[in-house]
Amino acid sequence: MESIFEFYGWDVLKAVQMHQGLINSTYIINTTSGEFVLQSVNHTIFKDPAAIDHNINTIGSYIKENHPGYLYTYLVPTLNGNTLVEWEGKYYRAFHKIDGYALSVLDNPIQAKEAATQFGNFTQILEGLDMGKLKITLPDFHNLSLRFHQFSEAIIHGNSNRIQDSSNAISFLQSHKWIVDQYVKFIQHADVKQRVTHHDTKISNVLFKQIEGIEKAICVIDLDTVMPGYFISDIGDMCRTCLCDVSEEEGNLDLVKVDGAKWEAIQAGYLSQMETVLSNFEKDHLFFGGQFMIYMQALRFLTDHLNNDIYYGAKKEGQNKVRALNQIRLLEVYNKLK
Ligand code: GN1
Ligand code: MG
Repeated sequence: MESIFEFYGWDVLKAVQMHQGLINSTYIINTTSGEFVLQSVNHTIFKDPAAIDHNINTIGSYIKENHPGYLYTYLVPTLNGNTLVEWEGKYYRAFHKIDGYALSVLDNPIQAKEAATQFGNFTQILEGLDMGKLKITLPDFHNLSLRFHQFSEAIIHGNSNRIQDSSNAISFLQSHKWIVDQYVKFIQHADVKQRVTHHDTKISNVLFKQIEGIEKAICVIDLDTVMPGYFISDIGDMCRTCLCDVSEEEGNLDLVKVDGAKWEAIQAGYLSQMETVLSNFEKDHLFFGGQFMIYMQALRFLTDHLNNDIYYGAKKEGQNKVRALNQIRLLEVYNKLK
């Protein structure tokens, strides 16, 4: 890592790896000139790290000009003025560390409203940005038809023992293919628009801070997948990660429950920013957003399990199956909210 520090001209006091996120590696770097977040971008998944760099900088310039007071994760330039470093086949970038904390589960609806307000605000302030200026950092990332296709391939060509052991989960996901059909109808509708979409609005991707004794959501982080998309991705991943007291890693399915008050709070927070931006047809699909994202995540985890964990990896045998079963239960209980 020393070579990377040299690119930035950092005099490093302490470097600690953080264990958050399933894709990139993240380090907190304490230097004599301040605290930074250094990340190595997972190049196997993000084939074009320069596209991410381009998007973060393009959005940053727009924000600097149009919303200068907005708290944004601007990239830190190296001594040469680059915001992306390629070193020994890996890609690195850095941010100033923002004073705040991330949560992996929420205690109350106020936090859910706060988070949803921040994510809604992010899309809303970027309404005027020409989306043609943004690159696609992960093609077809939230294309549910493709995700279903990949799942259908995995149940034929995947690990045969795992396919056998997962028959209940497979049947469940097949029997919910109507979510794919509804998604296709949704995106084809004339009143549905693509906007600047975060695409990874899990609750740990918003920072909180105590301000005068009140817990506020202050900043949206992890902008790797910001690109044109549909709002159901963003409201959906909030539903997926805010409504339940336990995370996607929880294996005890009895603990997977959803809190209706938090759902109301997400809706209120998101609409406080997006009410005048969304069409009526889109607003009729707030709840569908949750079904879409929970179902997609269940498909993705189970597909990966059947494909021997090639995408997410697994720290424990069967980890992606545990996650898939968790998301399936979450979808079941979520569906009962309406
Ligand atoms: C991945 O690594 P992280 O936490 O940013 C994934 C998301 C999933 C999430 C599930 C690029 O996000 O889509 O929702 O794991 N990101 C990518 O925890 O696949
Ligand atoms: Mg992410």
